[in-house]
Amino acid sequence: MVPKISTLSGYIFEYQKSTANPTEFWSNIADTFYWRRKYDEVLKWDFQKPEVRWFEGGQLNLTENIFERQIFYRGGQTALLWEPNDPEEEPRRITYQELFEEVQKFANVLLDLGVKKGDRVGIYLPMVPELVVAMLACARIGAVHSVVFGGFSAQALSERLEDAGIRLLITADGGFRGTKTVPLKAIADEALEQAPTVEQVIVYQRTKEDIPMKEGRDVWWHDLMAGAAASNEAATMESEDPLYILYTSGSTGKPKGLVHSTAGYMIYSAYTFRNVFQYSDGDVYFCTADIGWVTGHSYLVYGPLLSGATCVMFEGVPTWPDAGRFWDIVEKYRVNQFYTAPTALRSLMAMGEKWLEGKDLSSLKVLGSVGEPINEEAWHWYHDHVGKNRCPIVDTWWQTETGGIMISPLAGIIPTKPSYATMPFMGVQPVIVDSEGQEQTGNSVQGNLCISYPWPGMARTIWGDHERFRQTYFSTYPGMYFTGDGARRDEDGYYRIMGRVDDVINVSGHRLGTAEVENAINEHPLVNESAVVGFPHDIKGQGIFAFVVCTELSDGGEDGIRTSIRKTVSKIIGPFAKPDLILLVSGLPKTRSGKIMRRILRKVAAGETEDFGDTSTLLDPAIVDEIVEAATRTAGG
Ligand code: 7RM
Repeated sequence: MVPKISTLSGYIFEYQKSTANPTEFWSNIADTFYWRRKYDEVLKWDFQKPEVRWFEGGQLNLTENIFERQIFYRGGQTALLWEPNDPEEEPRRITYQELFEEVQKFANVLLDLGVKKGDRVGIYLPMVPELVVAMLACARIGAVHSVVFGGFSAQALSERLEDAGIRLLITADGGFRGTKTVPLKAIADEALEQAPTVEQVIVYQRTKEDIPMKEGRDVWWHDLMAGAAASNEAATMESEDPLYILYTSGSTGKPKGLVHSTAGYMIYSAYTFRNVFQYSDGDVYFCTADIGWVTGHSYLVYGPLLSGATCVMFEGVPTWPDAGRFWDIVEKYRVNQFYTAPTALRSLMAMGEKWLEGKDLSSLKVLGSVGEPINEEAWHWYHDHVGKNRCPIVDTWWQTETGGIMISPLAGIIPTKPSYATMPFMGVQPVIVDSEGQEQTGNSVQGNLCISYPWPGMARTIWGDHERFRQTYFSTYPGMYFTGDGARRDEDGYYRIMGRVDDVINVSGHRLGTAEVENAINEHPLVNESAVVGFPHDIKGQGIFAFVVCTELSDGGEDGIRTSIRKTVSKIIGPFAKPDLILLVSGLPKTRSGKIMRRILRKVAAGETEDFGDTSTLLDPAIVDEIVEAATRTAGG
């Protein structure tokens, strides 16, 4: 088991060691895992290329570290406590032994279907244990999984399947979310019309709706599992073999498939999990994130299972049947560590404290937050009403690209401050730079957040586009990884993440590129051009504000066109990307070179009506007055 730091002086000491001698530090952590062949070299790196290789020469299988390594003493322990969407439905309790059996069987299913080491497997499933089984079965045989969030539309799904060169897709008839069912198979069928690389589809039966099965392509999960052999010998993987691809949004329209490695990711997810949450044997841990996002990958599947944790996996939504659902689950399973997103907290906060009344939350020891900055009000609400002033909050800052938590308190060890991610994790070397790339040393400084040294969990490339990887993360500040976030280091050396400094927005904890939303809007036949910015939103953190120039109005007038633009976005990306506000304008504020001045639009979206700074480089400065006028007139549009 990875070591656990348990005191503040221990943290200071270990952190010091991890930066003074990273290779010795990480090799000590790596040695707590099971290797089929020990690595020859701990780290080889060059951020110019960029190239990062951890534990080269090592051979292992990640699932062997979850199962074989732990099974003798954990076989009977619960791995997953699955809570269905509908509280009336039977929950499922799955032990490590049972999970191991399912993973081996499904690994054999994949092998029988001809899936080979290095093949990419697409996964588009609801939050059911079979999603975990599918991921681990891929890892077992050395296939690279790419999970696509169930909220993405057919078009978004097909784009990802195509990009990753997926031949086999695992999906379900549908999924339950609150009062809704998501027709996953129907969406997948539509996606596959445009993704000809996919030859086989495995369908898990969840909603039992009547769905068409395509002869020769679609097979039922349960039919395949019924005939699968029970035992499977894990494939031998190299340390740097890819474990998975996960798509995330950037500042251009095309999503990026971040590639994570096997050994480095394994070690980093497990070590951060154990230390940040201070997980102890026997604890019950509950992460509310969907596995379609990186938080679900690292802190519902890999980190916890590698640490032998008992995890609650929840299929549903926080507000159904009522806004007390999370707290019912905490009480029912006696949850000790609870990890969620600020947007969920803010929506529950808005519904009042009555949903917490009478719920026994006394089992809670640690509360976690992830995905976006947590505002002070939400922090205090979480601390007072959920944690009853006795649970430390770990505000964990990290990204899809980082693979695991980078800046965060260690629960109960590093003193917290509301809205601060606090201190860097072991091995993480944060640097704050100004716009010229000048490092801001000392305390009480603010600027762009970079990381100057590799850590084992970092993504190694963008699938199929290493040059884009270099450009996006390693070219702005040469020699460093640029996060895209702004940060402040305060007088005590504590880090506060200020939010994105690029064209990425964070809507209800869903990361979106403004260009991605613009591209979708521009697909609408009546749209000429558009510009999308984020604006402060009480519940979602950021809302989506779209400025749209139309060629003509449809019959339904302005309201009609707004509705149909939302539909278009929903179809192209997914319902979660629908703009909150759409302002129809006759033009956008552009410079003579044709660049949209987003800083003006951001101000308008935030409700400002004056002080737009220097607008002299605008082609048509009068457009600003018109936009402001339209915004004031339609406020709320
Ligand atoms: C884990 C995850 C990454 C972006 C990141 C930030 C924002 C995440 C925090 C945060 C402030 C936090 N991956 N972000 N955590 N901002 N405080 N604790 O969310 O790839 O989907 O998003 O999310 O802007 O760059 S992600």
